[in-house]
Amino acid sequence: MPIALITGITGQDGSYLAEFLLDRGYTVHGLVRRTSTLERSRLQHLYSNPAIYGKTLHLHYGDLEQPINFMRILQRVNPSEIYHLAGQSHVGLSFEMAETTTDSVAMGTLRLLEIIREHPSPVRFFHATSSEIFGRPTLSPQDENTPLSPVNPYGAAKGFATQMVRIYREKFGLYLANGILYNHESPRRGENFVTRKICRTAAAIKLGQASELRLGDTSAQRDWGDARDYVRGMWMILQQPVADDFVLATGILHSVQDILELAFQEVGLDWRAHVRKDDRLMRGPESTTLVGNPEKARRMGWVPSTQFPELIRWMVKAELDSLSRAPRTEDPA
Ligand code: F7E
Repeated sequence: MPIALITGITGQDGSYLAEFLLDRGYTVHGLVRRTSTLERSRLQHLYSNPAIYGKTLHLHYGDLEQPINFMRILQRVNPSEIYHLAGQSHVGLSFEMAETTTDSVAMGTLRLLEIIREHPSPVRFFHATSSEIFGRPTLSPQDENTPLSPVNPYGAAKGFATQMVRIYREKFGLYLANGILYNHESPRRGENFVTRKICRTAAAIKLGQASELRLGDTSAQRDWGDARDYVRGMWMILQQPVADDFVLATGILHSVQDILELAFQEVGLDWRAHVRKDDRLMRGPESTTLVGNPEKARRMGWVPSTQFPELIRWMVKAELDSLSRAPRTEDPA
C-alpha cells in the first residue's frame, strides 16, 4: 500500500490530491498548521468520515518553520511520496508580506530538501511551483527551459525553491520533481483569487446578497485550468521513472473580462452594470503573458479535461448552491 505525505493538505490542491490518492488506495498523511480549523474546511467530508479518518487518512500538526517536527513526522510515516504544496500563495499579498512569503515558500522548501537529503529511505518529492517564476517572460508560451524572471516576492521565492529542487536533484541524485503550475481553479479556491471572487460575487448579486464587484485590472490575462486536472498531473509526475520538471497548463490565455462575461452570463446579468474598478486592487508590477506549453506533460499522458467556459460555469453553479444554503456575510478582498 503506497503512503503519501502532503504539506498544505487543507488547501484547494491538498484536498483534491488527498481524495485522488485515497481513491487509488494510498494511505495519506497530511501536515496541518495548528491554526487550521478542520471543521467546515475543505477536508471536512474526509475528516468526519470514520471509515477514512484515522484509517487511511491521518493528519499531523506541524509547520515548515520547525524542521525537527517535520523530521519526526517523516521518520514515523516513512512515505514513498511527498507532495509539497504548502506556502503563502497569494501574489498580491506577497508584496505586503514579503518576508513571510519568502520564509514559507523559499526557506520552507529548502528545509524540506535538507531533511530529505538526510532521510535514510528513498522517497519521491513533488514541489508545486508556479508560472510566476517566469514573471515577464520574453517568450510565450513558456516551457521547462524558459529562464526565470519573477516580478513579485512570491515568484522570486518560488524561483529560488524551484532552482534548489533542481540543484539538490543534480548534486545528491535524489528523486525531486518540480510541477510548474499555471493558474488552476475550482469551487475550493480561496475567495480572494480572481476566479472565485468573480463567480461568488456574481452569484451573490443574483441572490440579492451583494450589489457590486470591485476588481483590479480586468484586462489581465492568465492560463486558467481545472484544479482536479492539476492534482492528477502531480501524481503522474511522481510516477515517472526519472525525476524531472513538467509544466502543467492549458496553453490557452483568457482575460479577467472573459471570466466576468461567462460568470455574469451564467446568472443572467450584465457584468458592466455591477463591476467597479478599484485602484487598490491593481497589482503593478503585473506578470504578463503567462501561458504554458504543456507538451512535455502531454507526452507523459496528461491532458486537461475541462475547458475554460465549463470551469467558470461549474464555479458559478457551486456558488449559487452554497450561497442559497448559507448567505454571504463578508466581502472578499
Ligand atoms: O489573479 C488579476 C490579477 O490572484 C489573477 C496563485 O495560485 O496563480 C495564482 O496567482 C489575475 C492577476 O491569481 C483582481 O492582477 C484583477 O492578473 O487569481 P489571482 P494569480 O496572481 O495569477 C499562480 C500561478 C500562483 O502560483 C499563485 O499562487 O487577476 N486581478 N482584479 C485580480 N486578482 C485578484 N486576486 N483580485 C482582484 O480583484
